[in-house]
Amino acid sequence: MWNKKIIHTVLLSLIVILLVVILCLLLAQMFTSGTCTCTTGATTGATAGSNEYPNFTQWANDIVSKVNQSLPDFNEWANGVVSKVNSNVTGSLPDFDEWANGVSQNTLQLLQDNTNFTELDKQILQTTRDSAQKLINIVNTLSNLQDTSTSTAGVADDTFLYIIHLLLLQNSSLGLSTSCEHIKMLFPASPSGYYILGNGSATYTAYCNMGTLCGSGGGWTRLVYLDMSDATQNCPSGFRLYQSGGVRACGRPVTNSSSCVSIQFPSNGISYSQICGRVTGYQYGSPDAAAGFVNNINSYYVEGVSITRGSPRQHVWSLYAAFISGNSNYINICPCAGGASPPSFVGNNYFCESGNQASTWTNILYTSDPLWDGQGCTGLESSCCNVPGIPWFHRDYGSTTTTDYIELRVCGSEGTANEDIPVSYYEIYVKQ
Ligand SMILES: [Ca+2]
Ligand SMILES: [Ca+2]
Ligand SMILES: [Ca+2]
Repeated sequence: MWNKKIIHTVLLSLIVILLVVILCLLLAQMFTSGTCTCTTGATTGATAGSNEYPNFTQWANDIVSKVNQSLPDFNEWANGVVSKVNSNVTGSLPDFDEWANGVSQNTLQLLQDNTNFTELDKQILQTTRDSAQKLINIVNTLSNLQDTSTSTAGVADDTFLYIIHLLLLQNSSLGLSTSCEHIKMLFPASPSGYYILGNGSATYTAYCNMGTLCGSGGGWTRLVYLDMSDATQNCPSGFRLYQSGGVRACGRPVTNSSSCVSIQFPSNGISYSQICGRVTGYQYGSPDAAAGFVNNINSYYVEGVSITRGSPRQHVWSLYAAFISGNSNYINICPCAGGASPPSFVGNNYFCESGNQASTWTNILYTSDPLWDGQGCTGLESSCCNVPGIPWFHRDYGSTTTTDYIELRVCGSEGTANEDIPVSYYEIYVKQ
């Protein structure tokens, strides 16, 4: 969780960056033979030799172009931060407020006192001045920010996003990071949160887990996410909503026969060799684990959830559902409980559970025992239900990297009146 000290550091960094930009501009103006000594790498075209002056016009042009291209929504961003703070504040941060206001005012004064600029410099400075004014506004409203407020995280995340943006546009050799791992490499202290990533032409926001997942540290990019406990979330296109006993989950559309419903998630060009994810589902009716006896990754080989990558599909993980948790007289229970074995392409890369602890089943959504969470693993199903690492599954392809998309399917071998395995939660991360 963000605390006051981190916010101070973050905002201090932001202001320092702005000052570096402004300082360079002033140096460029006041000493036309000077060399920009920006420490953040903004020296494109400014590599002065002993008889050579840096090309500040080119450098400045570069900055303007990057500011215009990379931060088209700066006003929107800043207004968003201000309004977030305004709507959540109660406490106070008096010393920081005073300090930051002083810095910002001095910055503005510097800008206002230097009127002898070229048109280009004016343009740059207007951009910078606008940024400084926005900063002042943010600082003013932050003055009342309460330390423990959960809104602090959101505000600081947003500020941090902007810092990343500024740092990156300061260094013309770097585009936006393509992955969380890249951000973690550039800024090892980066916290988990939402970041702006770029995949060449487009930018998008992704959640980064900068901690340890699946026993592997740092820089996981989340490609896949759904949390149906959030009432504002909808099922993916093509999935059917179940609502029962406080559970919201997404399953197959109504059918009288076997089927799979699918959703695909692009990697956005992220090259990865590890996948870490988890899925929570619910049992409806009588899913039969691997007893459909289908040895075809493109079909309903699993009564539950299939996770694959790319085309043709390569198996990542399977999450089987059984109609009861234990009675070895049946073939349609979990493999570890004596049920049918999964096809060979699944290997040991699966979990299996039943949400039904009775000896018979009925056509209901078994809401009291979510599947593949490592909880409620009763009787015979225990060894494929209560396993190390669960609810997380992990695949590590070693030195083999891919940009494959990830696909999640919910499958059943019979109609939806007989069985379904709707999912209520999933998240899947990748990294190298
Ligand atoms: Ca069935
Ligand atoms: Ca169970
Ligand atoms: Ca369970």
